[in-house]
Amino acid sequence: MPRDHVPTAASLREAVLHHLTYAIGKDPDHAQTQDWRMALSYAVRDRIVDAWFASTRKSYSAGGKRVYYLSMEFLIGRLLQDGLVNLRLLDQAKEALTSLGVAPDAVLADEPDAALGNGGLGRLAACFLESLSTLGVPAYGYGIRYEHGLFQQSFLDGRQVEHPETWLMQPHAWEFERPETRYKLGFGGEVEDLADRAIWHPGEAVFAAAYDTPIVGWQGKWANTLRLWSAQAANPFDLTAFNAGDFAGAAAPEATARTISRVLYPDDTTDGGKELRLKQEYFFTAASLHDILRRFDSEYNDIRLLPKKVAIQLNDTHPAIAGPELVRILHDERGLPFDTAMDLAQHTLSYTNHTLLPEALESWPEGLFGRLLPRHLQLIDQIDHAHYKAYPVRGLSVHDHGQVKMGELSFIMAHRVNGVSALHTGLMKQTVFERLHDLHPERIVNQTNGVTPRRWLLSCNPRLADLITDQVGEDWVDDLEQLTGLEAHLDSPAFLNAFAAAKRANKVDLAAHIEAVTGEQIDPDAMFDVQIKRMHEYKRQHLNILEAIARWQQIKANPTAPWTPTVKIFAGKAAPGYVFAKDIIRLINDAAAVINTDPDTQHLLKIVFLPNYNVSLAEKLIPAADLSGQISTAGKEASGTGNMKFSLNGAPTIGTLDGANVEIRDHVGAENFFLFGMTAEEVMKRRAIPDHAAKAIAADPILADALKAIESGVFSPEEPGRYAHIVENLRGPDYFLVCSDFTDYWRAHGEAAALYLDQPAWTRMAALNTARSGWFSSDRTIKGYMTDIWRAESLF
Ligand code: F58
Repeated sequence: MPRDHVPTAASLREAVLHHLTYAIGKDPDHAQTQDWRMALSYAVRDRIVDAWFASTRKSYSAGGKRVYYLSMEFLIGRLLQDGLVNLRLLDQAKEALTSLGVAPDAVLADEPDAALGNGGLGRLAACFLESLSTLGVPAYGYGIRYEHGLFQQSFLDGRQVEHPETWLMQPHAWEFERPETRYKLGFGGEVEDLADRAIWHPGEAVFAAAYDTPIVGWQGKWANTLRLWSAQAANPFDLTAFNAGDFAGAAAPEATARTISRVLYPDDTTDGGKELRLKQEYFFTAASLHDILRRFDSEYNDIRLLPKKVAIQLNDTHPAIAGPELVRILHDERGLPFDTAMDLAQHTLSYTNHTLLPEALESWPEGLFGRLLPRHLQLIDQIDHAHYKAYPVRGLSVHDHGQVKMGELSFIMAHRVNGVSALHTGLMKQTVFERLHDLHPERIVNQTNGVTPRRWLLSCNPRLADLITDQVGEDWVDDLEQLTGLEAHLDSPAFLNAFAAAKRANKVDLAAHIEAVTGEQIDPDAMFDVQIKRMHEYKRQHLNILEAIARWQQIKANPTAPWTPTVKIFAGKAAPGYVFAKDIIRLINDAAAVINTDPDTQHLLKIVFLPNYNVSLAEKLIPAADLSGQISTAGKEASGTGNMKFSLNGAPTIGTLDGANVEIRDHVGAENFFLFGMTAEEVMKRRAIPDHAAKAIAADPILADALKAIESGVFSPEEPGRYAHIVENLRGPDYFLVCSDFTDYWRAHGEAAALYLDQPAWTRMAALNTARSGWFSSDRTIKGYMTDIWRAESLF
């Protein structure tokens, strides 16, 4: 392909035809959508590779620090449009395809989502990689190349059904296999004690094989590497078994090893699952450390330089084994004194916490841990001992009461520990890490999450992006605070009309999509109230559906009141083992079936649950939302990042003072945010009142009626008791205080709905949300990590 610097549609067309012929082996007359998609991907990839090589060369010649982001999850979604947008080739590509008689949107939509993550934690990792490249910071993401990403979701009679995800069965152009980069990793076996150290002789081995995906930043100025590990058998094929006719047995070593990188875990509720999960964690962490040290050794011959040249970020506790593994390599294998090994590891590692939920804080039974990683268990005891010697406080052990606690391990082995919003970081200091924080008051820092504006505005919302560029120029794309420039236009009716028109066009597109997927017709002029995220009790999708049910009842009771036509839109997956969350999905679908067909109300209220929530669906929903539902029980949502995407795209929040909602409200202004609910402090006090739910229900007949409708089988006439347990839970413990927050949610929702009827005022509020969301760029977050945690620099 010609190496022109500003490719035209014509040169891109030529490149596409070249790849279609010589890489795909098809002539244009017979090419299918997938063939065009691959041909275009190769044409784009060529250009990304040029940037990638240049970045790698510059990183080596600069000799600076590299950042390594270790994460079990990278929820990257599609990469073709992302690459085109960042290289500023989207228009040319569309023109080129159109000139070839090919529909560009179908080509872009043909790419399978790389769903290598569950939710926010994985998507954050993907945003961070893009920002690191945009900022010109030498960095690698390290993770697992799952054969099956997060399951695909469909509904059968309203119930969630899970299907295996098979992204790798369709071709894609983004990864480069690196057969020369393989590491042998062990599990189990024996530990041989020497006088001052030990040697681990694993009983089982697998190979980790590298696959690299370049991640290009804005304007193609820099590209970093996402290196994902795939598991391969150390002895792939048992010929003796095969020759004896045992064909299944012959393939067993390969199958067992490959299991490690076969599936992304949505949860770890089974014992078998637990062991595999720990294996996955060690597998990718150890492979990544080997790789990091190999690169380090190729440039430096003094291991004491490690913290100066290498920053390793642990994304949650999933890679926490990096602490003992690094100590093992430095001490057992390289012969450094234990204390030196500890010190080097601590100064190299840092850890991000993403949750305070006790059930989500990882811990492993010592039996399992010692069986898989016997030397690491010994080293953890040594780490505990060293920490106790320095800080003789009881009860802070990593290895305690038969459990290995990964949060404590990560904290002790890191020089910095960060939370992901101001509120969450504060709560970390008061709760999970209270005592460790007392001992190490400088260690916990806050880095409020952010999102990449390239994907979450420029690419997903071109109508709004163009309008913004018309008003403030295009520098906002990598300097998002420039959005404040929009405030100067807020008194211009022309600007507000254009803002409203962009939103409406996005809503029309979404309505068409919803009709195509679900058959449901919705009115694009209704208020789109959107809650999209993993299904979890703390996120309170059940509070949202209760409000919808109550609204339906109230509309029926007062049909002439000035109701705002509203569409409640949900999307989200429940972990397959999380029965309560799955029941909430079913309740929402059952309620939708009744309410959407009620002739008295269907012009005023509809409920839509879109199946199979993923990054690509989020890219459709967020630009079309009017109202962003961020309604978790205060103190439970560490940050949220969807909340930022909505606000950036001009959807005000209805939300609690939780996670980054607090900071969003501070930035956009309290008057542009529909606040409701108890604070984290009030939640704790309220929960202590034994009959808090009963009191809340007794005080609010609207809530009481909604609960009664569910309980009496209005939405499940063929099985009236179907949701009895949900209502019982709400009347009974109601740990997440749905009932106690309902009345205020109802009020706030009513206020939002009333304001929506005043369209100019609404649009102004929406535009203010966009104008004041610049701080939520992941570029800002990464700069914070660079100065406060990594001490890394941009090579621009
Ligand atoms: C999320 N965690 C937090 N975990 O819930 C969210 O508040 C925050 O904004 C985000 O991280 C980024 O900091 C999250 O997504 C998971 O997906 C778990 C991973 C391990 C298995 C269970 C789900």
